[in-house]
Amino acid sequence: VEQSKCSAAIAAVDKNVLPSVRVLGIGSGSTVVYAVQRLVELRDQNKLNPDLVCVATSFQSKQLISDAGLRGADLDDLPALDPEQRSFASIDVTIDGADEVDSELNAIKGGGAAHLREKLVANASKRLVLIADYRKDSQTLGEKWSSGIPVEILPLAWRTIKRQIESLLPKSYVSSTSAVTASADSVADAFEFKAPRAELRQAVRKAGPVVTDNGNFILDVAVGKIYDPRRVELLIKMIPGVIEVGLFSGIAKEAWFGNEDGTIACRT
Ligand code: DER
Repeated sequence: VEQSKCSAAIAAVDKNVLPSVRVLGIGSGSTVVYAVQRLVELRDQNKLNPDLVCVATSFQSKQLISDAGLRGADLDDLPALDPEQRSFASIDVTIDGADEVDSELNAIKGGGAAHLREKLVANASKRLVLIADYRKDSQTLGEKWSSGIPVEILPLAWRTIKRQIESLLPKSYVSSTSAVTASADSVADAFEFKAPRAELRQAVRKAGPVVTDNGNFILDVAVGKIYDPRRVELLIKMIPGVIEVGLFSGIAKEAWFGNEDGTIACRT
């Protein structure tokens, strides 16, 4: 698995981090570690833009950047790349891992509890490039990743938010004003289960729940297969107290997978 992560990371960096790239988003997790290692190799070969700055997506990501001797930059200190085109993007490309990627490049992210800042950075990027091992490569989200959709929430109301998420119905739809339950014939099921199950993510080497870099909790929301990622994302996001949903619908432009046989696959 590690070799497949490494191969995907190298291929993605070599294809996307050209000397023209001046602002690079660095994701979080274990796969992106190989991407940073590749950046160091390219820098030592003078193949990177000498003015390259890297934008972190978590404390871990910030540590990776500084340990690699790469220059860091805060997202909010960066100017828009093309202000005359009214584009707010300030990052040329972001390279990040994923928990699962479907055939349309929608992704589940947040296995490392980093998806809030990851989505901020991805959204401010011209291109999001995902890197993953073969275990993450699916047709439909929910096929392989069984831990549920990571949802960052406000700790003070976690039980109430959990209850409301578990009351969502597969045929719920998002209207202009609020998430309502549509009549059976109006929308297809957005997800597989009859109702979601939301579990508060417990820490392993700390008593009690995981607390994110932003001081919030994570609910892992199991819905089975996700037939309409965008609708599921919006349904959950609209619940008061939900801060960010680990569904990246229609954001990624490219995904690189290391295959079990050592080959590499790129989906665009
Ligand atoms: O938290 C995240 O979204 C991470 O990108 C993560 O889920 C991917 O982690 P991995 O590269 O360790 O599989």
